[in-house]
Amino acid sequence: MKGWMGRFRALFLLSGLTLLLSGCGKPYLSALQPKGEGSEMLFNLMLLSIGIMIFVFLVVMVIYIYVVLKFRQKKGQEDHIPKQTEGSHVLETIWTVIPIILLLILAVPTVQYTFALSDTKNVPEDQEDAIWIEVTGQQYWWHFDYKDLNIQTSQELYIPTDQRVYLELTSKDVIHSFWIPTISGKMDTNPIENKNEMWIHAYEEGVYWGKCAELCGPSHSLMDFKVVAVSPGEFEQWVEDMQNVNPDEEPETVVAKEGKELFQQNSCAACHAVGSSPVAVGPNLTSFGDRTTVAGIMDYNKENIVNWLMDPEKYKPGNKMSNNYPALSEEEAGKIAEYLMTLKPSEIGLDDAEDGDYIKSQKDENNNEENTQDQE
Ligand code: HEC
Ligand SMILES: [Cu+2]
Repeated sequence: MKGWMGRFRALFLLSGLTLLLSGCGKPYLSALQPKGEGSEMLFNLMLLSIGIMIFVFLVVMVIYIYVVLKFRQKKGQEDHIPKQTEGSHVLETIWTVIPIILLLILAVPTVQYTFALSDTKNVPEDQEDAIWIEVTGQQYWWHFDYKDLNIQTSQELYIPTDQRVYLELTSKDVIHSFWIPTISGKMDTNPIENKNEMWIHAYEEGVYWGKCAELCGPSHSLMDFKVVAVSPGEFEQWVEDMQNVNPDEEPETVVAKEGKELFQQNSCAACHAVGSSPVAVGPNLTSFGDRTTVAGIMDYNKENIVNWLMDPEKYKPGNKMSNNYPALSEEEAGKIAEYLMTLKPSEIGLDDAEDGDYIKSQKDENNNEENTQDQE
């Protein structure tokens, strides 16, 4: 009875695991589906090392099976001991030299890539005025300062797809680690005068997920950001839009106007800049209406903005906004949300993006739903 179940147990286990693993790897968050120059280099390294492992495994298995078959005890030869070979110089030399060669094959590209990935000195010739962005990590969000362009954003990093973009990484509090698995490797952001540098290069348009990869406090796992990779033309348009923002522009609707006043009355502006500003206590909200998420983690819609404003602690424990501003009623939070959603300097979308575009389209769906509700 035990028979066939027992015999196939390994097979069941294996197919179960395969099924489980096939669920891994979202295209916007997987180092195994590279969409950038850096992540492609790292992926090739993975393939190389797995290839070497499989090669070693196969060779060892073939020799093992051969030896087991050839030297097994045969009938009538119970006392026979085959020729012993310990201390063979030839064999020992061979199995010392082969691993050394394998390690060299692995080490040479690894060391080469490690230096290449953080090489910000040798900017490619056709990229003389490369884009430099100062990235600041802090509990639990990211700030991006395009120094030469005089543009500041938070939570979402816009980059063009045709070039390497150079990053200068720091932290305002503890050590974080900047990681966009689909685009590149990770790099620590250190506090104090200790800047790290790296470059990123996305090949395809899309919205990619970035993560903090260094345990930094209770909301570490919620310290997400998005990379919006757009075509060079769209990027230019985005830069122009962002540079022409007028932060003092009055919102159109009455509700949004009231929201703006509430924003100013409730000390929001003490921590949040609208318009160009140096890195502040809270995210820069100049382009908040263009975000794909609220606080880096929630779907972008009015309900979630209100939820966040009423109780940020619930969504990101230990964040620096909680309890540091006067409590808001739901009505007030709704008005402020209306105002914040009008902060949309740029129309740059990702219509022609493929894999990564899901968030933007989700956002549009949300907005459409709301619009239809408004009309009803
Ligand atoms: C003491 C400083 C501080 C004050 C005051 C403050 N905030 Fe914040 N706010 C933050 C910080 C810090 C974050 C980022 C939290 C995180 O993600 O860890 C944040 C996040 C946000 C976000 C999400 C931003 C994004 O890019 O997704 C919104 C919206 C927001 N705050 C609105 C407000 C409003 C409206 C007020 C006033 C009622 C306000 N904040 C008052 C510090 C503050
Ligand atoms: Cu972190």
